[in-house]
Amino acid sequence: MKSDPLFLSEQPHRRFNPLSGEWVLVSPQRTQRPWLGQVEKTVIERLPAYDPECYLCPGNERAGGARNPAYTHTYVFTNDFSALLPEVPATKYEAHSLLHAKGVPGTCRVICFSPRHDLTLPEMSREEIRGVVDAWSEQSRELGNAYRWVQVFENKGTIMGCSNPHPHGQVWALDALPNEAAKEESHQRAYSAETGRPLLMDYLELEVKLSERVVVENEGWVALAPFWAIWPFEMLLLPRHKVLRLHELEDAERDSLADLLKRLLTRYDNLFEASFPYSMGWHGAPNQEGDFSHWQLHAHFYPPLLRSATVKKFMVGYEMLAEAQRDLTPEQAAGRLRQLPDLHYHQA
Ligand code: H2U
Ligand code: ZN
Repeated sequence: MKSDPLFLSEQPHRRFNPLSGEWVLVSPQRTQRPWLGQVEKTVIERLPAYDPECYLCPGNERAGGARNPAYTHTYVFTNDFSALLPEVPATKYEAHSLLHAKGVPGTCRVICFSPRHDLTLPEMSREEIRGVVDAWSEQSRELGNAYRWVQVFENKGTIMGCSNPHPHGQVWALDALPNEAAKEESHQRAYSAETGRPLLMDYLELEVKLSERVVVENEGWVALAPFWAIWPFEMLLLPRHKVLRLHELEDAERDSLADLLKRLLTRYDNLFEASFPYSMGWHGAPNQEGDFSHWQLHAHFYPPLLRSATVKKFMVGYEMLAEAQRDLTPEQAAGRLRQLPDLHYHQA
């Protein structure tokens, strides 16, 4: 196919995701009409700084009877309803090659980002966000000693099924490579074997040169709308220097990550002047013996919103049965996010 500059912005096409090996259908002709700019603004209910009913607030009792300490910064505890349990034997069930299963040990933790019930990451200070980066790193280090995969993530907003507005994330660690990790492992490994370079280092170099999908950047990090993004305002966060795992981030890179998160998440909130929901998480090299130099640490942000604070993109029908599809191109999404101010609308 000829390289036509208008092709990617005007005609239906499929884009390849080299990290997952999957394709996404892009239909830019459906957004040819100019942006109408009209968005419903949601009424913002202000939350209290402390909620006596919240199971994450300092000093409160959780389900099951445990009580949170009067924590003042971040606070990590083992999930009272963990999906994974540490003492599980690696028992195998093999009734047939078509019917097999394996026991998997693991653990789940909850990370409270702040004692304040009413804050979210973009409204926390850079120092406070840096505290969250350190908590993520500590979990990555500690659980990485015991488990092959440590999934650090945040589910934000009721639209994502998050049960509590108190700012928090989770960590699930297990002794196996989950599907998304396994796909990224094999594609990064194959790319490096072929080219001698880490896939995401090459990708970042290309994107920085082209710059049309870059949204925010600083000395340590770049946030961009990946060429193959599925979600309307999906972002990929990449460090400029080679780093395999969260806990291997140096001091300065942690500070610049806090700055990048503050600026990206402020733009997210400013987009529809509402607390912007998403699922985000970190992917780094698995914790096991061997050469993992083909990896590069990165974070994915998958926000479900499309046109306003209330209009969600559904992954149904064609997406469930065939492949992901989007209308708005990643270049358009990046352009819209880039134009937004660095100042949070609550402070404006
Ligand atoms: P969400 O981030 O999806 O809202 O989940 C919060 C987690 O908090 C959820 O995994 C846990 C739930 O199991 N939880 C506790 O560990 N203790 C509690 O008292 C309530 C919720
Ligand atoms: Zn709370």
